[in-house]
This record gives sequence, structure tokens and C-alpha cells, in this order.
Amino acid sequence: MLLETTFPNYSIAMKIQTTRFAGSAVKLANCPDLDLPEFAFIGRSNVGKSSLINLLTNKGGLARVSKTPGRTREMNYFTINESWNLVDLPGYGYAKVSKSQRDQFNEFVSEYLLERENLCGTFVLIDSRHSPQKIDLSFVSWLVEAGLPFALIFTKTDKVKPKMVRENIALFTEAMKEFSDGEPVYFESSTTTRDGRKQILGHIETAIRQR
Ligand SMILES: Nc1nc2c(ncn2[C@@H]2O[C@H](COP(=O)(O)OP(=O)(O)OP(=O)(O)O)[C@@H](O)[C@H]2O)c(=O)[nH]1
Ligand SMILES: [Mg+2]
Repeated sequence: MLLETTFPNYSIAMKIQTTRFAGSAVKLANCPDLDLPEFAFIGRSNVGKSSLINLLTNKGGLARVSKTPGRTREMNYFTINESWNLVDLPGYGYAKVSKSQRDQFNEFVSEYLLERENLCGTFVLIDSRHSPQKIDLSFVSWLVEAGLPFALIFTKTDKVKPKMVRENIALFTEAMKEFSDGEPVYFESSTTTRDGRKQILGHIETAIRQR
């Protein structure tokens, strides 16, 4: 609400008018055209990437929500308001995936994140119910080292008490001090309470405008 009142013309991201599935890709070369600014969503398998995309776009069935973890193997593109792209990246850290699939994933995702010219930012989703997990910290540390802009989103906040959410966020940002100076930008989200939607879209809107 606040952002909309403060910036009445904030309509690129904050006001979702149109959404459409714009294709899938399993390698950088197959990604759609480079002409739109783009934001990627990544995180452990089952953390809630696809659900969050549906919350942000207000469209229940846009991104497929998994019943079994590790389902999204490719990156899925969604074009919003014909002016920016939202990208659902495959989840990392799914134990039942073979080593060769994992290597392929690492190669493909790192190539995409490092070389995609129109990528404006990456959102790293972290399950707010858990204390810091090594795999999330190592992925965030890789982003810091690569100098890529990112924000954290602590998901599923409706599933635990607010105090637990606060503690897990504090532990995560504390652990990040090992490899990063300064405070990370972070959001909290819940598909049940719809918390975080406005803030995340506002962040995207600002990033597009500053581009
Ligand atoms: N209560 C609650 N459940 C959630 C929330 N976000 C996601 N879920 C549930 O968590 C499960 C996984 O959600 P997805 O959105 O499919 O997760 P994902 O990260 O896209 O999973 P992969 O594509 O397999 O990597 C689903 O059962 C969702 O309904 C949330 O904020 N609150
Ligand atoms: Mg998914």
C-alpha cells in the first residue's frame, strides 16, 4: 500500500495487468530474447519458488506447484505486463537427483546467472522454518563472490511462530558475515497470508526503474 501511495505511477511491477508463460529452457542458448529486464527465483527444491511466483502474479496456476519435490527441472519463463520476465529456476539440493544431473544443473544455472545480460536480480528463497542450511549459505556465498545482485526471501512464514522466523533470519544473516560485508536485502513471504507480495514487487519495480 505504502509504495503505491508514495509512487502512484509504480505500475510496471506493482500492478500486474498481464501474465503469460513465455517458454522453458534448459540452457542459456534457449532462453527467450534479451530485450526485457529479468528476475530469477532460485532456492532448494520445495522451498516455494513456484508458489511465490503465483502469489506475486496473482495467478494460481501460472507456475506449477509440486506435490513431490524436485519436479521443476528446467527454467520457466513468465512475461509480466509485457515489460519484464520472471524466471522460475529449478530447485537445488534435491537428494534423489543423480550426481550427473546435479553437475548439469550447476553448470546450467551458473552459466545462466553469470552470463545472462538482462538479468537484473536474483531472489534466493530460504525456508524460514529452518536454521541456516549449508547448501543455501554456499549458494549465497557463490553469488557474493560473483558480484551478482540478489535479495533473500524467507518463505512459508505462516508455518512457524514469528519468533522462530526472526531467529532463523538473524542466524542466516549472521552466518553470511563469514563471506560478506554489509546487511543483505531480505523479505519474508507466505502464500497463506500473502505477506511479502507488495514488498517484493516494489523491489522489482525499483530495480527496473534504476536500470
Ligand atoms: N503453508 C505454506 N505452504 C507453502 C508456501 N509456499 C509453498 N508452499 C507449499 O510448499 C510446497 C512446495 O511448493 P513449490 O512452490 O512447488 O516449491 P518449489 O520451490 O517450486 O519446488 P520445486 O519446483 O520442486 O523446486 C507446496 O506444497 C506448496 O503448497 C507458503 O508460503 N506457505
Ligand atoms: Mg517449482
